[in-house]
Amino acid sequence: GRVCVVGLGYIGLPTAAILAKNGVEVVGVDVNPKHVDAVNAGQLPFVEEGLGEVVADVVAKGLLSAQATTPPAEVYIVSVPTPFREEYKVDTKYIDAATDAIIPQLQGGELLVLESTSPPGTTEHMRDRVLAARPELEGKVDFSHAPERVLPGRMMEEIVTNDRVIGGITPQAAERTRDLYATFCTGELFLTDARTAELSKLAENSFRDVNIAFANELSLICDQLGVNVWELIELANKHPRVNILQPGPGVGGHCIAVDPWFIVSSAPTLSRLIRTAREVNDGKPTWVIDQVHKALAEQPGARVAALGLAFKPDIDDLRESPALNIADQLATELGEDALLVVEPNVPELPARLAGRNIQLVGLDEALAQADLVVLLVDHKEFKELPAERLTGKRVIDTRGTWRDLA
Ligand code: SAJ
Repeated sequence: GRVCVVGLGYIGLPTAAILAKNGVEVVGVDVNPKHVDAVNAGQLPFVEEGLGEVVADVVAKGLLSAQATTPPAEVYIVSVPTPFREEYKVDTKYIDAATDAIIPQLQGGELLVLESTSPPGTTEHMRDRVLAARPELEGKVDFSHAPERVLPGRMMEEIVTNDRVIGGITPQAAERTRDLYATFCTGELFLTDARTAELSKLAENSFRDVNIAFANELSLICDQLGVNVWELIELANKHPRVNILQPGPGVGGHCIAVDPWFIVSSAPTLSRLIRTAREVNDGKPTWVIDQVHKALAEQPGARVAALGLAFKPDIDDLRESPALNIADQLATELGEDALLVVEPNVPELPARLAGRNIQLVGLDEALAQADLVVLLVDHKEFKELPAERLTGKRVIDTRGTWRDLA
């Protein structure tokens, strides 16, 4: 039968495209007409390596189409955003709206799969919403949670090869979901209940956040104690059971910097470590900015270049990027002299920085003009820079990219 994917974003579109590629008839639904039009034209509304070819192919073959309204289908996969309201309370308004649009189409026998990363209990919430509107469907519709685990930039590979956790409100719901995902996923599919699957996804991203926070905290401690944190971590990691991650200017992206809050908001008094890790990582940009001010106090009038705006290396994604936030704040605080910014992956400054005292320049120009170089993202262009290009400059290296320079 037909599969309807609600939400053609970073997760929904790759999922829709992969299903269609495996011969399933897929209809994508999105409230944003730009996404609908792009997909129907066989194009991408955003950049993702390897996805463009697949979308063009399945749309041309008539296996994938997009529309604004929710059609009848045998399976619904909901992958819409789950943003915060104030105080880090998760807002389920998009999930609720998607569910409300599905409700009138249900006839009994359907499967509803929630893919959006959600607080524990959200799949049950979805079921309750459906049954409140259509009590006669009790026991006749299946509900499950199948959180994604793909790494942006490697989605098309990981969507196929990653193992997945699939949680059903009932065992039958989990089994139906497994059978659908098995059409394209070569990884192992582990079945559990919906609540466990929800918390598993959140625990995975919180694990990474807590571990990055540990590295970031160590970097502050090392700075105060006059120890090179990169050397310290390398040496500590020689222990067979130690594997410390890398410090950086903070944690960005729309997953790791966000998902831990879903756990905190579900169990506020118990989530002390998870909350503190978030605060440590969120505090790191301020520390980097302080380092810049300290350097400027010693060398007044120095020209500053910030290298990198993206939230991690070799991508163009600036969402929730600590590097972008640091550049933004530095530009405000530096006064008249324009901040030089290098970001090889974008053609122009994002709207937020445009029209301010910031200049997007090439790496050569930045190095020619700047006295103080602040490395924010370890893009390959920066890693490959020969050491002598930095001679005579003061360097604040937040990623340890040039740690061997001396
Ligand atoms: N970072 C560090 N130090 C490190 C590793 C990462 O500072 O040692 C920073 C990065 O620079 C970046 C942020 O953390 O700003 C997050 O980057 P990431 O590469 O760790 O993760 P994401 O956000 O691109 O993708 C994560 C992945 N989750 C895990 O690795 C547990 C991915 O598998 C998930 O599917 C994705 O979140 C998601 O959608 O939830």
